[in-house]
Amino acid sequence: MIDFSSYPLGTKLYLVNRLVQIDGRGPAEPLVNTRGADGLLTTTGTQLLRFDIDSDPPTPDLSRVPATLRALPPINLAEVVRTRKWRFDRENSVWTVNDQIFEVDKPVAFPKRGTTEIWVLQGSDDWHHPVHIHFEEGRILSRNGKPPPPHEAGRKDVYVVHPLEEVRVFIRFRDFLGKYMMHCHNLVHEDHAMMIRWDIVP
Ligand SMILES: [Cu+2]
Repeated sequence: MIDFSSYPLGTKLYLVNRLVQIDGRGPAEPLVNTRGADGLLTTTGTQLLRFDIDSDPPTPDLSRVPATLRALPPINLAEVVRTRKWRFDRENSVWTVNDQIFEVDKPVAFPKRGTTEIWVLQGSDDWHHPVHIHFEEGRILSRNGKPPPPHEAGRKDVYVVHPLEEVRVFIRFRDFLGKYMMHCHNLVHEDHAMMIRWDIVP
């Protein structure tokens, strides 16, 4: 939800990208986030999307984010039937999960429908791996042994794994059988071939 009510009609607002990236090593942040003596950014970045504030709503918008959000499903460790470890690494110029590259016809885990597991995501090199576990939401139990910060304490399906870090994820396989993926969301890593197939079985 974006509240545009403080902008006068006729305003044009731009969503911009200030994190220019020119190679695979990461954003060239100092090039574009330089601030002048007045503390303001000296560059505007690349314009991606424009919002035109062109009219008021036909009736006043009274919607508000409620003071209390819906409660999260409880984490019950007594449900956990299995713990699996996944190590994200770089070997022989490819990106691996548990020393393997992706093979679509070779599922490597078979959690049972209706069960709960802990998946331990380990970063073993000097890269960040945003790990996307398809289909099911999970909850971070700990990041290097410490509880997650508030912004990571809710429902998630992508888990950032920092270098040499261990992230423990509580995940339920609730509803459907089938073939699913887990992959690094750095697409260069995913394509070379940091991805696994896992199947939910009866
Ligand atoms: Cu990665």
